[in-house]
Amino acid sequence: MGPRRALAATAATLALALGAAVPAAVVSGATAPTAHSVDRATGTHPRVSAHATVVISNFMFHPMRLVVSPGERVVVVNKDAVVHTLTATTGRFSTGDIPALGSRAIRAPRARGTYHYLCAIHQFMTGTIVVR
Ligand SMILES: [Cu+2]
Repeated sequence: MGPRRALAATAATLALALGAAVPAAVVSGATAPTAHSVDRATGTHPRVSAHATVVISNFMFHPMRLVVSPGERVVVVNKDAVVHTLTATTGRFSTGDIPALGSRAIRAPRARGTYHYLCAIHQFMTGTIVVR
């Protein structure tokens, strides 16, 4: 196997790994089933009460990229033993201080787009909310 062929094989392996990772992120993030989630079988959609969740643990946001609907409620759960925030880099939205083992909710912006955020206390903690 020449170097070119080896490179192609590596790319294919990487694509497989990424393909497997993306659905997992979606399941754990924006569309995690709750008692209020959309019933896809009947098409009913009590969408107003649905919400997305971001979990903070070990000084990281999970998922790091969350896709939500315009104005969707986002619950931010802090599983660490220290205070964190989820604050848009523009200041457009913020949970304010989320106590250790506490949670706070925010509304996603109504305007579609990509919003970067960080923890105002530990600014190396970053993530993204995509509204679409
Ligand atoms: Cu923090």
